[in-house]
Amino acid sequence: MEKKQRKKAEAKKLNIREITTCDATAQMLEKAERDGVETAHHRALKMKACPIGAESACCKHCFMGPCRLNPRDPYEKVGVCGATIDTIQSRNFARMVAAGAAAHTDHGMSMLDLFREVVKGNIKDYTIKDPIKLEDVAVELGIDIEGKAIEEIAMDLYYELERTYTQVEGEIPFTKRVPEKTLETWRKHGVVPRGAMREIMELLHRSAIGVDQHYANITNQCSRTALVDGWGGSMIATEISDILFGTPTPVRAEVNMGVLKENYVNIIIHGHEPNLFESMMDSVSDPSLIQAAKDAGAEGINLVGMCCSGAEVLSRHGIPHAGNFSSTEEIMITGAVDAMAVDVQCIKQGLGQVAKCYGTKLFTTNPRCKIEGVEHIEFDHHHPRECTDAIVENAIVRFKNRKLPIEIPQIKNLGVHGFSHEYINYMLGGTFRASYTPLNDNIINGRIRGVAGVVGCTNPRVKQDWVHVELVKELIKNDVLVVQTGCSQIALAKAGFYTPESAYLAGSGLREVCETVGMPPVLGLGSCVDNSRILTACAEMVRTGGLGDSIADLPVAGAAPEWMSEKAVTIGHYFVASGVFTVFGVGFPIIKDTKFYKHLTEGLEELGFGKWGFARDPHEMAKMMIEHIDKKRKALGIDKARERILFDMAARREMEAA
Ligand code: NFS
Repeated sequence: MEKKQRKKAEAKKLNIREITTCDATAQMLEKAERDGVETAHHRALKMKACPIGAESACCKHCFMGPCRLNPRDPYEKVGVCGATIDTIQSRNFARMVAAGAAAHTDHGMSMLDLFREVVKGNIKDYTIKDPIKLEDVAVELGIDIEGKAIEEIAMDLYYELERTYTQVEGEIPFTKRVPEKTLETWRKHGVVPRGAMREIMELLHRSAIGVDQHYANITNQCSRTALVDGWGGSMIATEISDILFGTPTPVRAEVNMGVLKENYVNIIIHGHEPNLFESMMDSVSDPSLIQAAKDAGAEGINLVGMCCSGAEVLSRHGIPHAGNFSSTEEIMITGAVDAMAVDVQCIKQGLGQVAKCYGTKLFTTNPRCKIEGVEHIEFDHHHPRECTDAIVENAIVRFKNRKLPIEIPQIKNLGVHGFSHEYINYMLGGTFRASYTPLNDNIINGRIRGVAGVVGCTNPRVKQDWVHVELVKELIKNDVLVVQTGCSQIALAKAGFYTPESAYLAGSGLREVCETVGMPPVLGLGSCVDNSRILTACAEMVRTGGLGDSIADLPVAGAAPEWMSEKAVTIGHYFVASGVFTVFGVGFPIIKDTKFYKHLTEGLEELGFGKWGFARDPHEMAKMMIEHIDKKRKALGIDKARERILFDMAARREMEAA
């Protein structure tokens, strides 16, 4: 009996080295254990994932159920309405795609609201920082800019982009960016998005009880809805944020918990929408607030980011980044965080409890996201400083009243971030021949085998950062150039991959390119909505020539190795619908070998789209992605070039040996 109890107690104890490869997070988890504080890692240990839900064998779309099918024998029975396992799984998948698309498009809408008000002169705290990009995007979308003032062009652009949301018939504006053959495939299957509101509404309708009961037809509307995110809401969020706050160019910056400073008032912004962060940057440089901090005994105010908010300003302004999704509770265990302000998305309710334990002032700021028991200071973009100044003032008070001992993990990783899709032009092409031609040439001649997007969340169900890092290591070793966003970018940055010197970890071809240009083999593009930069880069690669006529022809692949969010599923599906093979780690709510599974992993590719793949092990994931890249190289007839390069290397080695 005693033994049993002991075993049970041990099972509830964190095995920290199995939970994370992030040393700073590990150090804070040890402290959490000493302090008796609970985090998502503890809760994940206590909460066994529901095995029926984990395989999507449960339907609760009406109250004749909820119906549970048998995941071991999925065709053994059907729901009360007669829904088969394929209907149930595809409807559950559809609801995730709809929610994820809604999140990104609503974020994009907020940026568009802000843009409109700035252009109309109703908001003075922000201005258009990148008028060149404004003109470029306007021209791309067919807006006549001749002889027009910037404000006029901006207003025309606003009305054009608003169609992405409100249009009921036709094609969303950014389809102009889609390679012709990819667009042809979309038109053939009726998945060109009309407008975000319409597509999300229709998907929710079709996935309700008694409507669409053919998994392939449901998947089709999933594609249309996911595409309105990738080429709509997310793309708008990225482009408008660049226009308002500046387009990223490479910048050196530090990541990891060591960016906190013991003698400073530490403020963290965590969430997704850059306007909160931009205003906070103004607040923390306000001389009167800096003076107030000094009067309280601090050396100054230290502003750092987390999650996607952080990844965005890391890319755009080089603001230090303290960690990814699986470290947001842990960072408060340092005792050094005086205030954390959150807006929307990826904000754990558990933050409230940890903040209480350490006296950190936690604030929600967006009317869309309030947390029971957490103070709300509303952020109104017409008067942004009212909110951000108040947060700074609260942080200063907390600094003054610090009582608990502080323990900041002394780990910081310096790296280069901020590779926008525009910058790739200059990086490889130089200022005088800015283009994607050198990238395409290096892919054609085989130095670069292909390009992989490795993105997405971290998830306490798998060892934090480990899957991201192992996968990327394997890819670059095999000459695959990696582009990243969000929490995945931070995982690799913490592991030291964002320095040009890390090129030594790459295969000989990729290393040669990196060393010539002075770039890391892993390029960080920003936040999760900035995955749209990867789509734009893919379109640019097709347009530049030599790598096929559609995105589906490119030797590229995508992965979300530690995903957890519905948004990740939508991102995965817009990459698949755009033509990219996309592999998800952790596990996926699907049952292997059902018709729906085969449709996602094989059927979609036969229709001219990309396809899904699933694997938990990073080496297995890398193998799947590299095999796909090689398959595409072969189809393009450029596989021989690479063999020659390999032969050259072997020959060179032989010569050296002789
Ligand atoms: Ni994207 Fe995942 Fe969240 Fe950002 Fe991080 S968890 S889906 S990477 S912060 S959105």
